Amino acid sequence: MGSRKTDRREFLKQSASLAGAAALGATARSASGQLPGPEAQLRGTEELVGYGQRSRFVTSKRIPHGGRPSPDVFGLDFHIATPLQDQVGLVTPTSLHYVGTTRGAFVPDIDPAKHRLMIHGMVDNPLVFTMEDLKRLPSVTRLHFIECAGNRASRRHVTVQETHGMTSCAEWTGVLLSTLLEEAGVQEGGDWIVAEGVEEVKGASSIPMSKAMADCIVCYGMNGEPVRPQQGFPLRLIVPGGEGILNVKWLRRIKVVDQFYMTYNDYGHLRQDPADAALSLQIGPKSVITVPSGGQQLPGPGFYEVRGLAWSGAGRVARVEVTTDGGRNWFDADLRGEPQPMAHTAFSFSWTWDGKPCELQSRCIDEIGQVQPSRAEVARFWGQPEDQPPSVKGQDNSIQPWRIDSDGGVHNAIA
Ligand SMILES: Nc1nc2c(c(=O)[nH]1)N[C@H]1C(S)=C(S)[C@@H](COP(=O)(O)O)O[C@H]1N2
Ligand SMILES: [Mo]
Repeated sequence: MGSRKTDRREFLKQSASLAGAAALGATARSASGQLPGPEAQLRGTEELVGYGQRSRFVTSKRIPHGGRPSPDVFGLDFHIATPLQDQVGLVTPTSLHYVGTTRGAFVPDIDPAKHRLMIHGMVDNPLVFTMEDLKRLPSVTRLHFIECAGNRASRRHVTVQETHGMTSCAEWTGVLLSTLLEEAGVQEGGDWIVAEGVEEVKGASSIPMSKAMADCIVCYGMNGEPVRPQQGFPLRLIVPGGEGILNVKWLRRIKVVDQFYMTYNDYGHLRQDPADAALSLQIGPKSVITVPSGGQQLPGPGFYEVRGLAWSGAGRVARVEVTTDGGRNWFDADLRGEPQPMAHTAFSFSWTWDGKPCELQSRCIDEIGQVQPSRAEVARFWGQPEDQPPSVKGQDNSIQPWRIDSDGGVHNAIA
């Protein structure tokens, strides 16, 4: 530990020295030793005053995911991945939150004044809420991640946006579903709910009543403003730690039922094989190093802060471990802030690269003691022959390896 601190001091000293500044080029400091002033100013406009925008020098973007164009020729969106490699901190900027659609859909353009949420089925008092009704009820604000079951890494992927970009974390605000269900009065035997959105394919999912009552949120707020249309405006369900597809967007109906319903979603998306069907409900412990990650380039040996995100569908992240030698030695990473249940947790690890080829990995250990598995462990779990490169059946929460070559290039090291 002591030596790492020395490496960091050394690095800071070098960066701050005039010799270092000269290496940065003439624009960094003029001959007189003055710091540069702004090259230009941003003129105030009504748009910028009303709703700001990021610097033109910041160009990080989402990309279509899974080989399907978004938008397609009809203007439909499919899967869109978030640029995790550029993210600072643990909240995904709303404009960069990943987008998942089960069948591709035009994003519904809903007038909130006309929107209604109905709760019916096996309840004593069927209810219909306007948005105004919902906003008068007691609310909660919580950080939660969402992750699509399509968030699967393959060896063909280059960047962390491709391997892991179908997950994001936001601060969600709304009414606990339990508040609404208690008001409706769930009848004996009402053990499941079916939640449904407004589009043609309805995006309907079956959710166990125990989960619905535990912590699901009917959300109208996201990162301090109304939920965005791509995320379900004006209303969406958040099912903390549940597979992405359960987080029904453009929510209009919740029916209390007595069993799991084979909806279009459930039929077309979730697994029907009893051997792995249950794996579709909760996201396993997972983490990924975002800096340095695939496609990046280390400028040279020396000090680096390795950074990444960790999460688990079962609760809080308890620990994150990092290895820089391909899994021989593991060290505790530092967690940023207090980990929140079913939320991304940012971690970091101080590291000095000696310039030799190496392999970085991270693994998440959650509060119930689950440990993120390697790809080989997952393959073994599914009884895959040892002589094949390990592939992942079911959800992919396997450890992501990044290889660093002696030229500083960072590459996906999945076998
Ligand atoms: N109504 C509706 N809800 C939906 C979907 C959909 O197509 N329609 N897609 C689901 C899927 S597959 C995922 S992964 C998440 C994605 O949420 P996000 O787009 O806010 O990231 O929403 C879920 N909710
Ligand atoms: Mo999804």
